[in-house]
Parts: sequence; structure tokens; C-alpha cells
Amino acid sequence: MKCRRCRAAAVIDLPRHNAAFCTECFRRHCREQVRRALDEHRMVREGERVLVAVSGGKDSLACWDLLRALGIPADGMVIGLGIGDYSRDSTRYARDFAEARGWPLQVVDVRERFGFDVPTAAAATRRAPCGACGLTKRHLFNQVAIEGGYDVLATGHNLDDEAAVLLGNVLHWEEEYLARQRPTLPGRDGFVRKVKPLVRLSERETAAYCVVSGIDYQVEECPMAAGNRHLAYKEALNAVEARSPGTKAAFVAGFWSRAHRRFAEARPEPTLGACTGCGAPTPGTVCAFCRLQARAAG
Ligand code: Q46
Ligand code: ZN
Repeated sequence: MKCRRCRAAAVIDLPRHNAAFCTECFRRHCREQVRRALDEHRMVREGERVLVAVSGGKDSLACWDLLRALGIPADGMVIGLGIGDYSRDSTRYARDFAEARGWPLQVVDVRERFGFDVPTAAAATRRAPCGACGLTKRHLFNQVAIEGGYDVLATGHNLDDEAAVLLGNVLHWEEEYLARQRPTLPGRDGFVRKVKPLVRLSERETAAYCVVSGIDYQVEECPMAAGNRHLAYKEALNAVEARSPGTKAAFVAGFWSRAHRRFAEARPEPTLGACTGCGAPTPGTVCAFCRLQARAAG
């Protein structure tokens, strides 16, 4: 197997691109995919300040590394979610990564800041932990980004994540979510712009990027992920992709170019006011996060 670009020995084959690459050409391929995502979806403008939502896993660390490699001096932020050893180790991977490179990383502990953590929130709401966890992360990343004067919040969602979420939203015809599912969510009324620079890279590509770039990351799965429906959607999509390489990318890209607008037009964004508890933008009087906090920290 030879590298498509330089004919050296290849270390990875990418059936979706009908290509194989050596280490250096593969890293270049990853940078190129991120650069195209940034351009196609107008993610970051010249001079804007970018904060990367880091988890300590492969995707967010690859995202941070690739943005920096493309000349965007992004900072990082990691949240201590309080999920036992898993959270402690994840934060340590993020810290080690940032320290080794001298890149600024903010570490925010949910319990210190809000008086609860993900396991207690899940128990208090009697819902799947990922719901409370996702809500907390979205709230806190946005809050810290606003406080720090950032223009853009970048997350490590990759092509497999996007395809799995899209499949879930289509299977259940979640029109509201479909209206909002896109690689760049414009900022407005107290929300910074949210972007997903890795949407053109698969999970396998981001893992390989970390390995060939010497990035050490948390390989353990979150112990609270069991029951997360997206895992089943990913398995289903992987089975299709194995038979027909390129299906995931075509599914996601086709949705954005051909279908998303119809959902967005049918469901205009609600008008937002300020939450009476925390000031965050909300369509109601008290935001969903403050309601969660009242139950979980009470
Ligand atoms: S950390 Fe949180 Fe994930 Fe764990 S509880 Fe679910 S959402 S699975 S990305
Ligand atoms: Zn609030």
C-alpha cells in the first residue's frame, strides 16, 4: 500500500477517499479537511478569538491541535464533570496536552461552580445522565466563552457524531433538532458562535491523527454512556459504510445542502430573553440549566 501523494509506504487507507497516506501526508490530509470545513461553513473570521471545548478525548484534542496547526491561536477549556476516575483522568489528559505545548487551558469544576455534578444531577432528575451532562456542558462552555470575550466555541464533533445524530433525528423526525443541526450555529443574544471543525473527519481519522501526532488521549469510554442511543446509530451507520464507503459523508453533506433549510424555515428560532436566574439567553423566564441546578444542587 503506497501513499497517494508521495508514494512512500502508507500507514492508513481511507476507502471513502479511495486513498492511502503515509504519516506526513495523512496529517496534511486532516489539516486540509479542517481547512475546508472552516471555509465552507464560515466558521472563524480573521482575528476572532476561539475557545475549544476540550474533553481529554481524541476528537477535542485533535480539534485543538489542528486549529493551531492552521494558524488559529485557539485556547482550551475542560470541565470537571465529577464522573469519578473517568473525569479525573480526562482532565489530566487535557492538562498534560496543554502544558506540553504551552497552550492556555481553563479548567472548570462543575461541583465547585454550581454545587452539583453529573451523577447527582442524573439521580435528581431520574433521566439518562447524558441529558443533564449535555445541558451542563453547553451552558458552561457558552458562559465561559462569553465571560472570556471569545467569539467562537469550537467542539470536537466528527463526521460519525454528526451522522449518528442526524440518523437519530430523522428516525424520530425531531424537526426542531433538524432545524438546528448544522456545522456552524451563528452567535446571537448571549450565545457565541458554535462550530464543528472536524465534521469532514471520521472517528477513525481523528484517532489515527492523534496516534501519528503523538497525542495521548483518554481511551476509556464514559461509564455513564451506556444506553446512549447514538452508539446504536453509529453501529448501524458503520455497517452501511463498510459496504458502501462514503455513505456517512454523503448523508451529512446532503442534509446540509439539500434538506436543512426546509426545517430551519419551518421552525424559526424563538425570541430569547434573559434567564432571571443566571442571565443566560432563554425562550422562557428561567433557563433549562437553572431548573436543573435547582433540582440537582438542592
Ligand atoms: S460525558 Fe456526559 Fe458524554 Fe458521559 S454522561 Fe454522557 S454526555 S457519555 S460525551
Ligand atoms: Zn439560567
